[in-house]
Amino acid sequence: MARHLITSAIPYINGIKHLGNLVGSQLPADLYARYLRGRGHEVMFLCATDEHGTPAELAAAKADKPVAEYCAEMWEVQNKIANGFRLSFDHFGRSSSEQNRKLTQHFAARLEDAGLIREVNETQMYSHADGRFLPDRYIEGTCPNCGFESARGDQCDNCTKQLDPVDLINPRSTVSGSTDLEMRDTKHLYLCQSKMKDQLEAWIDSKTDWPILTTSIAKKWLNDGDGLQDRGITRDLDWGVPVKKGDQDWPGMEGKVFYVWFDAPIEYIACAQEWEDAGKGTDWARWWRTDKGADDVTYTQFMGKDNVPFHTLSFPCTILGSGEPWKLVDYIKSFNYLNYDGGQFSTSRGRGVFMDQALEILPSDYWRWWLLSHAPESSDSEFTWENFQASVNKDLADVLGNFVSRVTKFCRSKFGEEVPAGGAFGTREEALITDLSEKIRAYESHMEAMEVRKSAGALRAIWVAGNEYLQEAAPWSTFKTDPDAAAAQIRLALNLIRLYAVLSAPFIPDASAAMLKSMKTDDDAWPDDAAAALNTLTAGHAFEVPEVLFAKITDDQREEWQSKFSGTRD
Ligand code: B3M
Ligand code: ZN
Repeated sequence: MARHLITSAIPYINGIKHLGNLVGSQLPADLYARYLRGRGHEVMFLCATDEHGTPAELAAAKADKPVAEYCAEMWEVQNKIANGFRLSFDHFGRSSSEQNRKLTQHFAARLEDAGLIREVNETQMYSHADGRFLPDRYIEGTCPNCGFESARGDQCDNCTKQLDPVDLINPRSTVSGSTDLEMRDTKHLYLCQSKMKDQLEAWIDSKTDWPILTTSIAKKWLNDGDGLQDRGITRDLDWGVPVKKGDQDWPGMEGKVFYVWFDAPIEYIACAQEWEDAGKGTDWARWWRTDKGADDVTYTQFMGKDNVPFHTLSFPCTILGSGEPWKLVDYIKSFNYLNYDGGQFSTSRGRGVFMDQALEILPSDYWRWWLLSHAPESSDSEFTWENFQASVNKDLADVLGNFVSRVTKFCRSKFGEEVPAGGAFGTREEALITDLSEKIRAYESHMEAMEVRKSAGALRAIWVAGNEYLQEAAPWSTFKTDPDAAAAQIRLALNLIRLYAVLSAPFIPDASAAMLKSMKTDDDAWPDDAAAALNTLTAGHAFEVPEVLFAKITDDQREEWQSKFSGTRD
């Protein structure tokens, strides 16, 4: 049994996330966490809301609420939706927590002591129309690197270059659209990432097993142009972690807060403290401090590709630069983008299907299955309603759901609602068991490699093997001539339902629970030995025919949803 720390990128607090956000971090992280728990490992799976920065301030202003109140309410909303999608966080924290405030100020002090922070007098965009400094995302303009016209002040979405607002060509306020911007003097703290470049590069070079998507982005920013740049880690905002050196004031930094991207990853650690303080467990440091037991922890992060620079460079710089024995990430699984029906999902434009809307029309398993089996791993992928309908109807309804329904109903009608006695497994059954053993090992190895699509494919192949067996064995025919042989076939098939429940739980946890319930067992032991696993439910064990596991999506429904979600949400 190993110990696994898993974090998902923490979603911004301002609004409900769309399905593209979900499949890029939280959902695959949940898949992996559930799989590892299923294999008996000790797992700490953490996520939180990312509550600081201008987006939160502006969203609160728009909602006409104090920002703290807005964040508290939106945390409740996001938490409820996360539960709706069965995201099995050990804790869903908040980056605005007391724990994160203290820890962020602590890291700043350590970095300052290590000579990794410098003060910079700079000029920054002040918007007369908006009456405020306009940091990062609230300035748009042309990217100096690639010429993209809607680059944000913190990053270009086109070429992923991390930017400073003053770098933009033809800048404008995205709050008011005003171009009446003025450069004003202000003083900020910079994290000297450039001093850490060699150490960071050696660390990244040692990660030979990382996905190319992750390392290529990291290497690009380590070596492009003038190399790794120092980053401003403070902002002229009201809402955020006040700039302090531990618990001491930081002269000249009064009224300023840390940049949201400085404190957000630190929340991964603070979240474990919140977990402990919420009484959910003890000894958070066992997960995060290598001097307190975390040296045998494997730490995996999940995120969309736009978050990779911050996790491969900025956050490791904070961790390494502190000189303290914090746990560094072992593996970064990153994702491309999911597009929506011929375009992009967009939060700001309300385009696509949002998490709350998805749950209003179908149970979470339908979404989990489609999203994970089409995860944008090697390239961007696209959600279309046709593809969604086809996958759900075929994989979930025809293959898995139909198997469960046929087997249980046939048994009830011929043998009653208990596992039938009699007969023995023959060559066809032995062949199936051998085949399943191989397929289960393949599934495990894809899951362990976090190859999400391949894992889904391997699971589907396991479902298909059962269907093919049933089709060939045809117990409904066998029964007429050899009821004992039919009993053995159905005994195997009922055991397959339990096996499917266990193997499928990381993807479709509700359907898995329903399958176990219908088999009247809570034995969810992993099938290390397929033969033994398929003899778990013995003759006389009671079961019941479950409700329909997956209803097919009709053409009418598909068309209705297609048009309902074709515009933008308000
Ligand atoms: N909130 C960005 C995002 O959701 C940001 C991630 C922070 S991870 C520490 O894409
Ligand atoms: Zn660019």
